[in-house]
Amino acid sequence: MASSEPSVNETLVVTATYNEMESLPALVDEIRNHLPHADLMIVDDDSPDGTGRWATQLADRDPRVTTIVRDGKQGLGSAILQAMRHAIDNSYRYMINIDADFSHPPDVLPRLVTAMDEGDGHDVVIGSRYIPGGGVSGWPLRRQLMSRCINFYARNLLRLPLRDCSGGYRCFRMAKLAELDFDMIRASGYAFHEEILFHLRCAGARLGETPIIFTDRRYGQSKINIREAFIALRVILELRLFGCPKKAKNDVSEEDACSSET
Ligand SMILES: Nc1nc2c(ncn2[C@@H]2O[C@H](COP(=O)(O)OP(=O)(O)O)[C@@H](O)[C@H]2O)c(=O)[nH]1
Ligand SMILES: [Mg+2]
Repeated sequence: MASSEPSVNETLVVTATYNEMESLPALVDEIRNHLPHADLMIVDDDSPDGTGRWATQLADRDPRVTTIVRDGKQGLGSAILQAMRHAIDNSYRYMINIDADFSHPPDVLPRLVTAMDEGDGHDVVIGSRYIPGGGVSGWPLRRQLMSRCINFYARNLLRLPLRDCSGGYRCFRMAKLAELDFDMIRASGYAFHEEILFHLRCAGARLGETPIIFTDRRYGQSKINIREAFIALRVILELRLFGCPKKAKNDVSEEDACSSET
């Protein structure tokens, strides 16, 4: 039985994939189940396990699915950025990013959308592990520590009024994202998650969180590595040192940007 759906024909659900053949078909079913009117986009980096081939065949028979298979592994951030450009070009109201490995619970999809209009409204709602009601299941201590540390570092250096700055499960308001100059994005990998929040804060975006329980992947392997962690430390430090870009179209001062609370 499908969940009640808050918004129709306006939402693009995006998943970046690299070797996710064991998860992706079931994930597509779950997305359909929970947001039956959403369109779907899969950005694959020519996965050796054939994920891209499967996703291309799916797009061939379903006009509401768009698949891009890129030329080799180019990074999670650049895959999401490519999807953002597509969502802007095709006038979507919302874009939701979800990992393909079932770490992000698909039954929260409708909640991410409804949360966009709650209170004074939001430009981003993050499926958050680190607010009351959220959590992490199945991660080894090392991974939990790494996530906590990067969140502490990003939250403080980038002055983000958020508890979960590194989680990838998010709904974006495309009208706000369209104000950003994507050419200024530095990170092509996992640090993209923190960087896009920084640029959105600089543009005066309203940032919100809704709790999720993140569960470690059931199949396949994580693509994150220590190199990605070091790149994230460097990118976040650079963003802090250089500050908000001057050319944010709806530029707000550092002080104004920092006062936006969720
Ligand atoms: N297209 C693409 N997707 C990627 C890349 N790296 C990771 N992903 C996808 O990004 C999502 C998160 O990656 P994952 O390895 O689960 O990271 P973790 O959850 O932090 O361990 C998954 O859907 C991956 O398949 C990449 O270089 N290109
Ligand atoms: Mg994962």
